[in-house]
Amino acid sequence: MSTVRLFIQVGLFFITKRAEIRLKERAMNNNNVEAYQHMLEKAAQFIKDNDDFLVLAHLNPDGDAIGSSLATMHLLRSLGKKVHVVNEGECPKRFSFLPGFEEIIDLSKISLNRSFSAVISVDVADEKRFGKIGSVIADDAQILNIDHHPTNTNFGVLNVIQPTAASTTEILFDLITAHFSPQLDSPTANALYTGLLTDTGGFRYANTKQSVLDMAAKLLGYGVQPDQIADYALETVTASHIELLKYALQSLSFHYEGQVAIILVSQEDMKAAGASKDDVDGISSYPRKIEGVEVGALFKEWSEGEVKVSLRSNKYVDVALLAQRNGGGGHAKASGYTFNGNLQAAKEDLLNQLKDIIQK
Ligand SMILES: [Mn+2]
Repeated sequence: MSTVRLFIQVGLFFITKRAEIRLKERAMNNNNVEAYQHMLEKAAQFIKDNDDFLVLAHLNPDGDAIGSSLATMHLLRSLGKKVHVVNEGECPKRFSFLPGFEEIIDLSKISLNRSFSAVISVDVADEKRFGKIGSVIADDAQILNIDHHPTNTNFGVLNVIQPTAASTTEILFDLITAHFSPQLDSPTANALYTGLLTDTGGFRYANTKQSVLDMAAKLLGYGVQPDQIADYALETVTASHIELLKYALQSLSFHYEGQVAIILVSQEDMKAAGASKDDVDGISSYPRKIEGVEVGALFKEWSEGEVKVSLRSNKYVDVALLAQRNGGGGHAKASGYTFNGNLQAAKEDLLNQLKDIIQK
């Protein structure tokens, strides 16, 4: 065989192999799309088949948790269904501009004295994040679990988990446009948009894909005012938030040649600043903004001996894995877990874990 023929044959072999791989990838993608659409269909059927729902999101709800809960509530109402939206604890007030916000029931203050057998859980990665809500879920309840966290534990009878979705409201938008498009109205659109805006950090994070901006554009057609929502959900801060930041920044420390930045918030800081738990929101985003920082961490002393750790990363550290290892969860670039102990112990523990992860 001449060298030229051999060369051509080897070349052809690799070209065919690459084409095969590409076809396989495309088939896998098609399968994923089909599987997703199939799950949306099942979710729609679950909604049609039931009449009396409990809708819940995770403890310490964020914009996506609240937006998803309210969008689901509006959808169910417009279908003529009964719905209770519950949360354990107060919801951050900056989302009170959303229609229906005042209807969210705080289970730490109000007891419902009943249980529910049709449950829709939105933006919750793990049942542990239900908190006290577990007490109003019937033993034989059917849970529809809609979420975008890659760490989701599939606790529902139906699990619509789409980790490529930027927010849980993106999945709800897909569900509504595919199966309930007449029900998409202004209150629903505002709730969906809020989840999308907050979980993409105002359309700045890496999860801001074409589908995100397509969805945002479509929602503007339903009366969403992007400047107003950005103002309420992202821009406006309370005076006590800034006051707390003054205290918190004094604890800022750098490690591993500036690749790790840490901020501590103690109960004392909170008291001195007159801050509520709401006021801590947003502080976790500061350490990561600093040039050269790969991992930014915020340690909040939530109660005596209980520290909430928020992790943010920039390029190569998967903080979802790190959080999972510590009993928490989240996304590759934003996650969290709870540490039992004091602030200093929590900080040292994380720094130890980062020893092998931070690249020299
Ligand atoms: Mn989310």
